[in-house]
Amino acid sequence: MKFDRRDRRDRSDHTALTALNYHLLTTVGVSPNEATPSDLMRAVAHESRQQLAERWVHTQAAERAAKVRRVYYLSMEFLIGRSLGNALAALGLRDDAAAAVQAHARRLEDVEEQESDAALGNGGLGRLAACFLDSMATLGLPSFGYGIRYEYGMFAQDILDGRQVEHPDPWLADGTPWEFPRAGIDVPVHFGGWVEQRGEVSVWHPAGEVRAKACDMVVPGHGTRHVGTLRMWKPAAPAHIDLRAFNSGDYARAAEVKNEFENISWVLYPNDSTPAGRELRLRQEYFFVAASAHDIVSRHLAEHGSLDNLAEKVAIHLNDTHPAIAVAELMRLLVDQHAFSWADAWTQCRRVFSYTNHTLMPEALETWPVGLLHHVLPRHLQIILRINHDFLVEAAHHRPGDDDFLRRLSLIEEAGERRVRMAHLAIVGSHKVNGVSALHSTLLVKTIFADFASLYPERFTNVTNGVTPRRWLAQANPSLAALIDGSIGSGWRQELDRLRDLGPQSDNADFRAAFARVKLANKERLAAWMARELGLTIDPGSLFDVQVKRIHEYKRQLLNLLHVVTRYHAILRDPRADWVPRTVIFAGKAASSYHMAKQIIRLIHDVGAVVNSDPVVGGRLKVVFVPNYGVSIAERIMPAADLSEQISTAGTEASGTGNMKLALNGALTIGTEDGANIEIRDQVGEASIFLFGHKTHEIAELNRGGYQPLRLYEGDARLKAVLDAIAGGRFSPEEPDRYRGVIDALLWGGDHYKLLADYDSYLAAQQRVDALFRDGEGWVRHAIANVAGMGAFSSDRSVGTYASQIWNMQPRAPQR
Ligand code: 26Q
Repeated sequence: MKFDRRDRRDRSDHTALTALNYHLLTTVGVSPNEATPSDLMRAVAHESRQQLAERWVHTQAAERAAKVRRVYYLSMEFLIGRSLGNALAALGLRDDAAAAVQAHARRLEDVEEQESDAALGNGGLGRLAACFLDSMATLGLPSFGYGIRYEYGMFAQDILDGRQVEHPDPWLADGTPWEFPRAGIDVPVHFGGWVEQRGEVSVWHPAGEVRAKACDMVVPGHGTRHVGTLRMWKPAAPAHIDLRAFNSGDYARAAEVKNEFENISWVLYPNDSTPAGRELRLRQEYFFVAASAHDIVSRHLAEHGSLDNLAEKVAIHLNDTHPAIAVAELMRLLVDQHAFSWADAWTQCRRVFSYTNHTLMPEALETWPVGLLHHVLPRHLQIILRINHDFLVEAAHHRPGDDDFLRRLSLIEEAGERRVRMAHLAIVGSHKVNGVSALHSTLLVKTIFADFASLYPERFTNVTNGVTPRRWLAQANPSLAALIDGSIGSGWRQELDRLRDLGPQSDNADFRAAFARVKLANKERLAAWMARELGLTIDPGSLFDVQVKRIHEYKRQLLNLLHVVTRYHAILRDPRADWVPRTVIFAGKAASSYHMAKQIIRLIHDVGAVVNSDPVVGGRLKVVFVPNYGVSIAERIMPAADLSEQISTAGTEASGTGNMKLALNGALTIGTEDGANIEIRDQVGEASIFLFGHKTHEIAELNRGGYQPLRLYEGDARLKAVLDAIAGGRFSPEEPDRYRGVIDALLWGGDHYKLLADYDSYLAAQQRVDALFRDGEGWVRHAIANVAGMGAFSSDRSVGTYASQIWNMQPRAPQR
């Protein structure tokens, strides 16, 4: 395929190189023979952009003409990462682009490195939204993602003296070639004020207005010309703001006024252990919800002329409760602005919305003080109270006289400061509610949403998460992709189930050898990058033991460290034994206010400093921390991993998606029976995964039966030695008490996440890991079994399930 510019007929040849030079000259504005890698990145991006724009225009026109049903995916986060490699793959331009860049004496990989990540998300939830966009486009589902165009994304992480330091992420500083500002799409969003009651009619008199301007990113489908849209809103001060300050020369005051409006999209809120509950966050949520709802309704009216058939043509999906205020906003639009009766509006609403929950932890469920809602969105509060009233009347019929039942169901938490429970609003306003793995969905209806499930059992369902094989296998791991292509063809990119056909290859010695060579090459590539970028030396022959994810107590990076220190002690005791060399790789960010998570990062560094330099260890155990984990670093790490650490306390990790990316790239999982690990086990087979630890119900029993971590500490000499070493300053001699608090939380603070309860079985599982790795051939067999078993974890399967079970849409069959 060529860079195809039908509209530039004046050029004699239509090669990729001419297109590249054309963009260098006219779009980037540099002389082709002076182009830097960054210039080249922009030029290649702009050529891709033009071709995608053409496809986008066709897609939109066709969908408009066919008056299709669409799904709108509302998410505060889209963790996109880089776009160039994905665009080139979707357009089938990779080889041409590589050749063109080669003519400038550059490698395409180095050019791609110039792009900064669009890190508009915290972690799993945001990356899931990005994978879903990719799948919606690839399946040809008429769809829009809606979000916020943050000026600053996820903070960049630096490590200074072993400690995390946060820096702002000015990802837009040099502009991005990927956005299309839509000058004409400019929606007013209102805040504050008061509500006037005119009989039955409520009139909102807002105190403030901000305009929402649309900025689109195109979402290329793979193996199709379909292109989806990610529409992100940025705020602008309304044109009619008080300009007297400008006229009187008081520019500082004028800037302040402007800022007051435009700060809404300033920065992505961090996923703290407990939600921040700050007014600006609420404004962010409403800002993008109001703009999106307005856009959806306008498009519907333009195509259908009436809102009576809204639910026939529109599905709106809520990615967690962050956009749940949309339920009240759509009611407001229908009732206050389009003269719907309350009952008719409510019928439409419940058919339109669906909601995904991503966490069971009660402290992470979003609530807003009633007083704050009254202040920021008085009409919405009124609507929520009416929804609640009607709902509780209905619920009371189910269990007459059970006031406690109603108290638990209420959208308003009455204890202490009254608060609106956003999950309750989302459940009541939706026709479907889903969890993100089989276990998680089961637990939802058994625990936090049990009362709702007793009222509406048919409303609750499961859609297990997935990841896009285009980014997480084809793009991140081209060598493995090529090996798979050679064995089963290239169809797995659109139909990941075909990986099953790799299964028999684990009996093929040649294939095993080729597979092992690919893994080794990927490990060498990661090692070379670490040497170059981080000044770290690691041995590609060692077992790469990888835990990469946000740092959180429930994910138990600390349990991993307890194993590391145990192993260190064991090596010191018996240095001559035949130790399987290991490189334990950590990466992940801690929320800036999460002290314990930051301590864990520091402890990883302190342990690494001691272990890595101990001559007795002799390099057979290394601990490395890769700073600034994000999408692009994940793309480097996943292909090089041997072992995937998925060791959360059973019942705490809703699904996990890193577990899927790692297994898809041929890593074996060591993990608890938590989240999607269970389904991974079912697919790859018991023999190809190292499961350990207490199961969910056993953890619950420990919580009931007086769990005693001190007993475990006293009863296990290895564990005692490890905890004593850390608490006693063995790894922080210049400040012996540095980790006293970390260890006290285990021994005296109740060990909330039951690390000590799982310590023994974790160590046993690690020994099984060593034994299999030593066997070499056996390991490779199971690694192949992992890849072969991962077909079910494509986000195409997830999105296909949402489409048919929740959104009432028919995704196109995969194109062969
Ligand atoms: C809420 C209120 C105020 C500020 C921030 C937040 C906030 C932001 C992000 C709360 C939570 C998040 C992110 C949650 C998340 O990433 N959850 C993960 O979702 C993945 C996709 O479903 C799962 O695989 C993970 O198990 C789950 O932890």
